[in-house]
Order: sequence, then structure tokens, then C-alpha cells
Amino acid sequence: MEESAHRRGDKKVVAVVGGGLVGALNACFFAKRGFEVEVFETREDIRKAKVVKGRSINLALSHRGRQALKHVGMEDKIVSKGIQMNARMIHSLRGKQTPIPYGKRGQYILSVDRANLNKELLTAAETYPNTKLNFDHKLQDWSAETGLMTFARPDGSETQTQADLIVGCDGAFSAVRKQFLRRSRFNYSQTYIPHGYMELTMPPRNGEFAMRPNYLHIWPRNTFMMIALPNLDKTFTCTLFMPFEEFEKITTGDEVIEFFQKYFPDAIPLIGAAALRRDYFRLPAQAMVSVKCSPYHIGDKCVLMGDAAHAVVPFYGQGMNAGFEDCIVFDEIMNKFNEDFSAVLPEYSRVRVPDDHAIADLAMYNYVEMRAHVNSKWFIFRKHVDNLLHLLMPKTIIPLYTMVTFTRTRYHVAVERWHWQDKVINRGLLLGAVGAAVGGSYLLIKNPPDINRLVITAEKIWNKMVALKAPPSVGAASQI
Ligand code: FAD
Ligand code: EGU
Repeated sequence: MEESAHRRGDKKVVAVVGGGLVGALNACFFAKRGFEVEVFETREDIRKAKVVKGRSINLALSHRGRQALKHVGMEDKIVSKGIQMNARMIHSLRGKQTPIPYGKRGQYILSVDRANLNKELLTAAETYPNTKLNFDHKLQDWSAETGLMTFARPDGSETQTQADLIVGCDGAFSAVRKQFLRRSRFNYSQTYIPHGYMELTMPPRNGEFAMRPNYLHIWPRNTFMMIALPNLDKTFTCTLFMPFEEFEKITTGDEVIEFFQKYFPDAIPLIGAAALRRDYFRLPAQAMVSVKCSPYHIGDKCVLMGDAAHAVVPFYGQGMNAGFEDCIVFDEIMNKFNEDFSAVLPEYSRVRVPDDHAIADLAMYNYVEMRAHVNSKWFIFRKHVDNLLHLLMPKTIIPLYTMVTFTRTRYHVAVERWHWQDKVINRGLLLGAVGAAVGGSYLLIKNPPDINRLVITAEKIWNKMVALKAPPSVGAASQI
């Protein structure tokens, strides 16, 4: 048995399994509270590694993730190395580019480098004297009764260590979660979608970004989709999404070019035909899985967070953001229940499961939606409709992506509110088509130009007309 980490001093020992994005951030949260924190990570220290293999190269960081980083004093450091994306840039088949802002001026999401984010968070965790990082430790098994964990080492040996609390942050294929599956009354579902993804790098052109940098570039083509996020080194990482079936149909360099010629012609010169022929075959397409489970805890011993609790498909750009928000929610509950794990853990499951399930559902819904009938025209049209309704009724209609991306509205409340808004719109259209026209012209004649008052009045009338209860409230951060 390795050095037992059990109860050095009077503070409890928290073992964070997984030193990925959520594990490293969580280590900071627990260390800040003064716990003895031990992080166990399968991989070697990525700060020393020559090649870092792993999933997606860059990620969209938005409000929820930023708030979590702020809690541990890391927001500025990460944001300063992020690239602002103020709008999407929609690429049509003909190569026409149409920007659609995310919100008002100054509302943006950030493209951040996954490896850098992970490294910075590990370094931040390590600056706490009460944190120890253990790399090359792969969790094999653990006991829910005693909290004893068994790790495999690269040399084939095994070590054991004990903790008061085990925090499973070990990703979509969580080893911590395996124990949950053996127990009664644990709900679990996983779904692989038929699509895979492949990352391709678009190099700089004449030392500059090959496309406008401050955008999330999207090529929506129903079944096929590509998106590109900018990197600090002036490259873009393009992610091609398509059914595995289609990936497999393409077996030669010529077929790659032919395929891109058909669906993403404007990207060929930007990525480079030669690079495209080569890079397409470098790595096989990667799978995407959606995992939902509940509860997220076992007694006062173990809790799941991040992808270990809820892997979501990437079609809302929320996986990491949701995992980071898990850490804030847990932290808030720790305050409320005085760090009493036997009260905190069940409360965390009670509060967080509905929200993580809601974002998993939303991401899956958006995947189905995009795949079914979203081409560039439809994408642009839908976003314009959303924005127009919001402009007309700023208090009543808030686009779903706005609530998800730019607020900490609980995910399940955002979904309720979205359904409510749909009802408002539908009833409004039904009852109000004529009424609005007549009433509107009357109002215009009676009290002219003050456009602001007109909008507010119209909004009130509209709300009366459709006669619905007040919407679920938004804004008040994560009301528990
Ligand atoms: P991971 O990042 O998977 O980390 C888990 C860690 O645990 C790893 O370091 C692993 O080595 C370690 N581990 C695993 N098993 C063990 C074990 N047995 N013992 C010890 N350690 C172990 N999210 C966003 O918010 N925005 C985006 O734009 C976005 N884009 C994405 C694009 C793609 C193509 C994909 C696939 C995902 C995207 N996501 C995005 C989601 C995001 O990648 C994940 O939600 C996030 O990485 C989850 O972090 P995590 O720490 O929970 O898990
Ligand atoms: C997918 C893969 C555009 C990074 C959803 C939008 C994504 C990201 C959207 C990936 C889309 C899709 C939203 C953001 C973001 C959009 C969003 C998706 C980042 C509804 C690196 N999605 N993504 N929605 O609105 O809310 O721009 O891999 F194409 S950021 Cl699928 Cl906001």
C-alpha cells in the first residue's frame, strides 16, 4: 500500500479522480476550502508530455464556464488567451459568408485551447499547498464502503489509497461510475449518435488568419456539418461532423477532394488540397456519446461531475461549460450545508440532475434538428426570427441559446421558458394576426413616434392577448 492519504491533519481527504478540465478545476475548488486534495490522473503530466493526444483541440467557453473559473481566480488568465467570437459566420454552398451576431455588442463567446486550459488549471491546483497531483494513476476499482481505491501504474504495479470523498471527474467512460452501475436504483442510459467527427487544421495564409478570426464559422449542410474555431497561432481547427457510414465511403484522396468540392468547396483552398488529402486519413473519425444517469452520488462517499455524470453531444457547445457549472453548484451547496457530505451529496443530485439532463436533451435535440433540415439559409432565417422576436419583445422572448450561453439560468428552467415562449408565439400568431394589425395601426396613429414606448405597450398588449401566466423567471443565478 502506498502512503495512506487518510486524514493528514483535521481536514478530510478528497480524492479527485481525473485531471482533465473538470477534475483540475474541481481540485482548485476543494483546495480553496482547505481539504487535503489528491488528484489521480491516468495520463502522464501533460505539461511535460511531448505529444498530447485527446479530444477536440479547442472549445467554446461561455458564461457558465467563465463564472466557474472566476470562483477560483482563473477567469482573466484564461480569457486573456481566448479568442473572442462575436458572431457565427455562416458559409453557404456558394461560399457566401453571412455573420449573425450572438447578441448585443460586447456579447461573445471565446475559443480556448483545451490543452492550455487543462495545463493552467493543473498549475493553479498545484499552487495550493494542500493539493497533490498524481499522474500515471489509472483508477481500476474502488469500494463504496471504505473509500479504498486501487490504481494501475504504467509499470504494471498496483497501488491503493483511501479518501473521505471520491469525486469522479474521469470523463464519459468513467471508472468511478462503474461502481454505481452495480447498485440498485441507479438509472443509466447511453446513446452513441450515428455521426462521428474529424478535426482538420486550416493554416494561416500569408501569416494571417485564413478567414475572419472573431467568428465561429459554420457550414450547415443538413447531414454534413463543419464548424471552425480560431486558435492563437492563427490557425483554425475545423471539425467535420458526418455519419460514420459516410466517413467510411471516402477511401482515397481524390474522393476527399470530390466530397469537399460538393459540400465545402470554399474550404478546399483554405485548408489546402494536399493537406486535406493527407490529414483526412491521419486519424479515424471519433465517436460521440450521450450519457445520462442519476443519482450522482453514493452516500457521503462519492460524487460524479463533468462528463462522468453527463456526457453530452457537442451540438450546443456546453459540455465543458456544464461540467464547470457543476463545480459552482456543488460549492454553493457546500456553503449551505456546512461541508457535511451526508447532506451535500443528496442535495447536489437533487438540484443538478434535472439541469444536466436538460442540457443533454437540448444538445441531442439540436443534433437531430441540424441533421434533419438545417442548411445555411434555414440557419440564417431561424436566427433572424429569434432575434426579431427578441427585439420586439425583449422581456418576453429570449432566444434559448442566449439563456444557455450568456446566463446562468438553470438549464431546466431555460427549457421550460423556451416551451412557454413557443406557446406565447403560437397563440399570439393564432389570436393576434388580425387584432395586432388593427390595434397596431390604431396605436401608431394615436400616439406616434416614441418607438420605445410603442414597443413596450405592444409587448404588454401581446402578453394580455395571449393570456399566459408569467414566464418562469430567468436571471437570478441558479436559484436552488
Ligand atoms: P475529460 O475532459 O474527458 O477528462 C477526464 C480525465 O479523466 C482525462 O484526463 C482522463 O485521462 C482521466 N481519466 C479517465 N479515466 C480515468 C481513470 N480510470 N483513472 C484516472 N483518470 C482517468 N464543451 C464545451 O463547453 N464547449 C465546446 O465547444 C465543446 N466542444 C466539443 C467538441 C467535441 C468534438 C467534443 C467531443 C466535446 C466538446 N465539448 C465542448 C465537451 C467537452 O470536451 C467535455 O465536456 C469536457 O472535456 C469534459 O471534461 P471532463 O473533465 O469531465 O472530462
Ligand atoms: C460544436 C462543436 C451553432 C464546438 C449549435 C450554434 C459546437 C461548438 C449552436 C464544437 C451550431 C450549433 C452554440 C454556441 C456552439 C450557434 C449554440 C457548437 C461550439 C445553438 C469544437 N453552439 N458550439 N448553438 O448558435 O448555442 O452558434 O467543437 F453550429 S457555441 Cl451545432 Cl453559442
